[in-house]
Amino acid sequence: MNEISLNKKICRLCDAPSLQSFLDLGRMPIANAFLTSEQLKDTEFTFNLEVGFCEKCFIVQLIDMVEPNKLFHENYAYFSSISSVMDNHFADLANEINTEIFYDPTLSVIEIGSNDGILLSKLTGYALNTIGIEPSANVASAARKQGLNVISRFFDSSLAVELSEKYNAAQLVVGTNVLCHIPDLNELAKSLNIVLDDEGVFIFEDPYLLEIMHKLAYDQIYDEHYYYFSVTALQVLFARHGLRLFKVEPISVHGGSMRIYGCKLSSKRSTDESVVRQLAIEDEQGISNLSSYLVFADKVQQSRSSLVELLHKLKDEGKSLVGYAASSKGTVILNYCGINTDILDYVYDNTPSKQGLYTPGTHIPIVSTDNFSSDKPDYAFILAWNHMEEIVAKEEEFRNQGGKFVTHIPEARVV
Ligand code: DWN
Ligand code: SAH
Repeated sequence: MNEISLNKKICRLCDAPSLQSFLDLGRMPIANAFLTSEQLKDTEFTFNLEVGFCEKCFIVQLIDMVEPNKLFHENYAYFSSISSVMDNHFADLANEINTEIFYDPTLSVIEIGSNDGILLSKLTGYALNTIGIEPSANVASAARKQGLNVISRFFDSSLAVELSEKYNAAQLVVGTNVLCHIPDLNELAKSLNIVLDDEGVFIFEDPYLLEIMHKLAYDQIYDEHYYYFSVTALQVLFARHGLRLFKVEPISVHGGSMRIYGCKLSSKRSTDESVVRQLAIEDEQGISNLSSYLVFADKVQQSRSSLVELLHKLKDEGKSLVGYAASSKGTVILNYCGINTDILDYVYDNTPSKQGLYTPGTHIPIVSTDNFSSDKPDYAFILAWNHMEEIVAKEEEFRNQGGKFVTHIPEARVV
């Protein structure tokens, strides 16, 4: 069984019968299940992409979920090092960790979801005994080729016990864009308690729910993202396990994320005013009210209509249209909006292993960004709007020769 359908009213984190569905994006293939030409004739696995809000513990979660081992495996499509902006971002994070978090060189450092080593490689420069945990074997192997210490398993309580037996306690557990990928966050919190030193810190960065709602970024919703976090909901979750958020920091990457810093309840670290401030902002924005999510869902449908209208208008004018970036988010946009080869000729992408494959569900050929400007498409729809600045800067030639980009965030428009 790959698709686990919950009792639709029961919250996966607090077990209360308080889960309210607010948005149904329909049947969806796995976001990163890019297809070979031979696979195009096969029936693709799909699941129902529906999101709910728990009125008791305030967490936003997928209602049906696909098992993690169907998503994270030996052929995982996403390599974090595809973006130079992200590389700089992780260099800054590693530097901050070194100056503000580390306190004992003999204690270990654990990165959950270390992928191809983009952050781990920077942390090892500062700390001994730095361990990456990465279940997707192909990206883990890319990290090991750089000499990094990576365990290719899911981070769970049994691995936490093994780590605590083999290594000194952790002064830091860090995970970027991975917390929302872990279905059982109660077990995750228990595992943090197992590996962390009494004064140890955990840091997580994930897409931020308020940004998703403000930007109408419904494309952040897909199989790998089981949860969409507010500080309000995370605080409730961690408090249940004797853990405390002591600082939060909004960051710009991936279209607007939140970095959270936490520790054990008993830690000497004081709680920064940023936590109280963010909780007040969330309260003011109605993060605890179902009505806010219903408004968001309505706007998502309007967003789809205006994007489809814009792309059809350009097509009817005889323009050539392509997609730029075969991202996970792209799979959601293309399937939800019914955009296929009738509209987009190709999707350009800089990840070598995605080139030559086809987009899940919509079967658009993925080709190398090397030929993007020389192919001279009229319009390129950006399917990784979070990397817009980086993409626009590197594709100057395309714009110089009259090409135009299209985005749907926060509304469908030519840029
Ligand atoms: O949370 C997740 C984030 C961190 O990464 C994962 N669940 C999966 C993945 O999401 P995504 O696929 O939506 O990631 P990105 O980083 O928004 O998409 C990157 C895609 O864009 C890659 O396929 C590479 C491509 N790209 C490109 O072709 N040229 C990216 C850049 C920056 C470029 O210049
Ligand atoms: N940290 C990287 C990668 C994010 S993609 C970045 O910010 O760019 C999410 C990664 O988490 C994938 O590489 C996936 O294989 C990994 N992952 C998913 N579930 C995990 C788990 N339970 N434990 C550790 N890693 C996990």
